Amino acid sequence: MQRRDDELIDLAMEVRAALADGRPVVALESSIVAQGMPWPHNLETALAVERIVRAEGAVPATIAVVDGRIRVGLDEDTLRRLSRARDAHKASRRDLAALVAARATAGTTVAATMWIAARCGIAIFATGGIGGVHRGAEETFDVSADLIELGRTPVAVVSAGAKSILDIGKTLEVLETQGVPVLGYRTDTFPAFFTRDSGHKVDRRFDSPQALAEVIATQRRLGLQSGILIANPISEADALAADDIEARIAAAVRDAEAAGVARKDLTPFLLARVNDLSDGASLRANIALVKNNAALAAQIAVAHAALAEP
Ligand code: PSU
Ligand code: MN
Repeated sequence: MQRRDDELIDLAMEVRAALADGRPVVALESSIVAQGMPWPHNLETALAVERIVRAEGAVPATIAVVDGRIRVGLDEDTLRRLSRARDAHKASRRDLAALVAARATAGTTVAATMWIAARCGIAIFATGGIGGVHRGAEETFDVSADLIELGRTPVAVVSAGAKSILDIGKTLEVLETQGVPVLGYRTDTFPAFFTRDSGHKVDRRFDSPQALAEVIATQRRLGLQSGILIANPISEADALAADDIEARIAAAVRDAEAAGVARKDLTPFLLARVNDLSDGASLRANIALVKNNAALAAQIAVAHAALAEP
């Protein structure tokens, strides 16, 4: 049995009611709001994503740490505050206890959001891109906690693959080691966030939200306590030219090295630098793919809720 809430986790009424009734809920992360996108696009996107989830018939549950409370389902004022807070922290799994104890405010990464979602009984989660193995990880050991969380927490994460700020081949190797199925939605290849094809294969392709919901239900019936990564490529219309974005990413990685940025600061630094170097095109693509992922996650959640077994 998952504990649905306790004295440290605040479930919004709407989310609590939906979970109690077995209605579809989609978890959403907030590091993308606090660190991943600039104001005001972060707020506009967060609100648009919630509307999309609702339009597909599911309840959105954006997750964050607010004044030391773990919140599941945020009201607009709180999202607004988080999107403008210059002092908001970035919370991965390991940061949660310290930030809660210090009464701090933080956006939650994929890892932290998954853990909180599972704790509340939410099975499906939409994000933009997951963290992964950084380029040069053979030297730095920089492997995102997102990959380890996917290995041990039973939540299905819909993403547009991984940005090529990462080493995608190594990222897929770690996911394999961690026992995480990597499933393509209407694709045989793992997407690279801004582009539709990283050159690497997914484990298996599924062409409908219902089929993906069945995999999630089966994984749960088997008692496999690991996550699932669902790769949903950016639409052709929104995808960027591979050469263009690759040059910018390479420049951003060089800048990070030169500035000696490491550990939890590296991903936010690279995201901001790629945005600066690409005159808003990467941000537009980012917004489009997050919305696309929210819609698919909601469709899967609706199909999952309709299955007889949880
Ligand atoms: N990649 C993106 N956008 C993001 C992130 C990653 O394209 O917003 C955020 C997510 O919250 C992800 C986190 O979980 O960065 C990973 O951080 P790290 O690499 O430090 O584990
Ligand atoms: Mn890292």
